[in-house]
Amino acid sequence: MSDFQMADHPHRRYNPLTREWILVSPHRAKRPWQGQTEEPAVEKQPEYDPNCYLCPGNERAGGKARNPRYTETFVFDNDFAALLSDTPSGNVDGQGLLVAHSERGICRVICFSPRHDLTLPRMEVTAIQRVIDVWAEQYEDIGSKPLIRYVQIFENKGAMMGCSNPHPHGQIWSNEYLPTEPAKELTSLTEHWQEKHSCLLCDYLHLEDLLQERIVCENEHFVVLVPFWATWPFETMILSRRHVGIIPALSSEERLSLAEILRRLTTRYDNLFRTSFPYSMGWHQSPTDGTPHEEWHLHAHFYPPLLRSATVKKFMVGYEMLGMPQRDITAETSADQLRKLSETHYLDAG
Ligand code: H2U
Ligand code: ZN
Repeated sequence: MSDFQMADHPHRRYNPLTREWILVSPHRAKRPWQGQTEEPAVEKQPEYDPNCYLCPGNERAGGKARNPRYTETFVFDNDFAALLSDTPSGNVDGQGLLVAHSERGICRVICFSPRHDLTLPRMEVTAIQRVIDVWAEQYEDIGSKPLIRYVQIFENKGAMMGCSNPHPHGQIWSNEYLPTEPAKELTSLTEHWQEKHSCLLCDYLHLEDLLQERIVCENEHFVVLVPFWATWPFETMILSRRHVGIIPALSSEERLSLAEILRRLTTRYDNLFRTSFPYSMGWHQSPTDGTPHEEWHLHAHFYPPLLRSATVKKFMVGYEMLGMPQRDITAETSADQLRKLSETHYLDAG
């Protein structure tokens, strides 16, 4: 009989979505939880910043455009887009070693609110629902263009994540070819669908429901969990309970549930280290390549960099760059910590 315990012994865990492994070294995290609670950084923003290129009525960087006096959300074409829709097509192939393809696409920016000082956890649920409606509209609008085979909606939050502006906003990058991460997921979801006649993420969610070890919070339509194979210390996934592939397929009741769970998750995140929690998050929706994609299951990934406090982040360096990703604290312990947190924001709790 094996004495192996995931809570105690070094092991590798398999990510069935990407088919990659991560190293877990729980014996290194045995020191008791230090729960360093620094005084929240004074990062109070004004409701309106005359120098912000995303605030209503302001001029954007470069001076080529001015924002309307929007009152809810506002979407515009990225002034410094990474992909352009009129790039000439062409290929380079130097003996299979110097390979390049031209790539066309559309990039947009979404302002979540006219208020410069808000973030998702500080917004009203109905205002977050409006953001979800915009995500749905944008996925449909951009995804319906024959040029576009994949629409990536995401948010970079916090200077630590390279976000240039605290004004609450997200981005959309969409392009002709499936990017690397969704391409890995497509392969796994498709093979599982064909071999098991079921959805990989529905099956996974069923297991997590039974085990109750990694679920952080949930409501009728959505579950937030720390995935078994998480690499970032407080990485989470939002999974829809219903097998749907895209945000536009969500009913208005489900969108309200999603707004609620987004607010609850991001509040827990802020409360963890009593700071406006940085992260990169994004939606994996089915490709827009004209095929049905029954195998696809709508989900969001949250990748936060923080490890131990508002300032101590995890570095993916050294062995992670050269070998494989590694973590000390287990996914179960992280889920436990996130689960124990209040859903009242620390700034409201006094
Ligand atoms: P970050 O929040 O991740 O820094 O992204 C902001 C995006 O906004 C970035 O892609 C765009 C940048 O190109 N942007 C504009 O389109 N117009 C501006 O006036 C400034 C920033
Ligand atoms: Zn602003």
